[in-house]
Amino acid sequence: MRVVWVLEEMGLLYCVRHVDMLAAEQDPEFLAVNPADYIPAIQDGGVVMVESIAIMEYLMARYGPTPLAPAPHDQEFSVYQQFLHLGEAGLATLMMPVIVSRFIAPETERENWGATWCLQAFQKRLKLVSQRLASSPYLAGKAFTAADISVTYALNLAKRNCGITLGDAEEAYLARTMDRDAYKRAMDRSHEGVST
Ligand SMILES: N[C@@H](CCC(=O)N[C@@H](CS)C(=O)NCC(=O)O)C(=O)O
Repeated sequence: MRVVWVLEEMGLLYCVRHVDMLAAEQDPEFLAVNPADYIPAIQDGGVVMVESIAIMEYLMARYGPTPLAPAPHDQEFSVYQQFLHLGEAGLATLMMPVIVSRFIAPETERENWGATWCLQAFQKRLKLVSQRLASSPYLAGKAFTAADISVTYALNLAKRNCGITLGDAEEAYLARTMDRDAYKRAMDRSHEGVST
């Protein structure tokens, strides 16, 4: 979703190739792209990449400039970088042990110390987002950037799948970021052809 959202914000042409991560059978065509077997991955001419934040940075640098990515000499660059990476490395990653414990682990292993620790660590790190949103409409300042794409994804993941309750400021922020036309188009493209 992060990658498709960046593509839509930048108006780039692309095709979505769905991969069913829960399928019993492996997908040899996808394994040829990412032998580690996780999404997202992109192919762009001869470039093959994994890791959502790295892919976003690649697209913005390769096909920019774009207002999604402040330049290094801009005042907001450091805070932009921090939240761009916090969204995945500091927040969303912590939700994966919670999700697999809740939905995939055997019944007896659902309540486990590691997943509980991850939930608590997420709540602590969320304070960085809350504190920032108390004084700024977007994470890098007045303008929407890729840091918002990164963190919006993480907050939604935590709220929808891990039982995290967000505060009023975070909810209002999500309403703002998800009201963008590019977000709505990205949602439609991400779900095209996927039966629910
Ligand atoms: N750090 C990676 C995390 C990617 C990730 O967790 N992907 C999940 C789906 S959202 C996945 O494919 N999981 C399947 C697996 O790891 O086997 C990124 O940001 O791209």
